Amino acid sequence: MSALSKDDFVARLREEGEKRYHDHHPFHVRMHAGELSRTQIQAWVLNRYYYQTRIPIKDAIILSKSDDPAFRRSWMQRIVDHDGKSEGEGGLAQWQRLAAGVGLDVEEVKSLSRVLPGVRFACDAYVQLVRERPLVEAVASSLTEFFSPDIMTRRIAAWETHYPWVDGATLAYFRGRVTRARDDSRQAIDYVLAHATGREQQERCIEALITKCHILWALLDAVSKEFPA
Ligand code: PQQ
Repeated sequence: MSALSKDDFVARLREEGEKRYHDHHPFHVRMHAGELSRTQIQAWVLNRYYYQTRIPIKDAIILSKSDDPAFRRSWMQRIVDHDGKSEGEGGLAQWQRLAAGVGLDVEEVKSLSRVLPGVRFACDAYVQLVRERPLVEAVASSLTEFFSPDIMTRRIAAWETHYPWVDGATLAYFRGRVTRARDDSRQAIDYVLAHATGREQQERCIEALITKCHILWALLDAVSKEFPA
């Protein structure tokens, strides 16, 4: 099998990711249509926090796989984005403010004590995938961020319209992610295009992205099964 051209490779990644991305999940469809109850929104925020806590850990594993100081310097920014430079800053702290904004007890959210088993399995599978696969495939698995600026924009509009009881100021996490995700996915695709040059490697990168889509999907399956409409 001959290698795909860069354009064809990007097109395949986009095509395979787009059709499986979690914006098509019934839970997100209902969220955007304003059909979720307060309990369901709260359950999503509480459980998604576990995903947020795993992201800096998986990015630290990615860092540990690279021999290149320039790559590490630039990837390190992702950990800072989530953990902040000091207490109270960064994406995790913003998510905690979101938790307060939807009426949750922040200490309980931070304790992770009510995270559903299925959500844990899904998020832990992302960390495991990154741990087990070569660096280029680990980077490729982050390419779901191609599609996240769009879902963030839709989410902000939907929440402002349909869930006015949520404190709007606490949607800052989503607002900040729109640009960050664009920058992150550009960095990731540049790396993948430069380093996955043979067809086999390209197919394994596509497969890593598909698995990541399944992980995001499984997280929502777990939440919607426990908190049905
Ligand atoms: N994905 C990553 C990653 O794979 O490195 C990091 C993030 C995502 C985030 O920090 C996010 O907030 C995020 N949010 C969504 C979402 O709310 O729909 C999706 C994704 C994604 O597509 O992986 C991420």
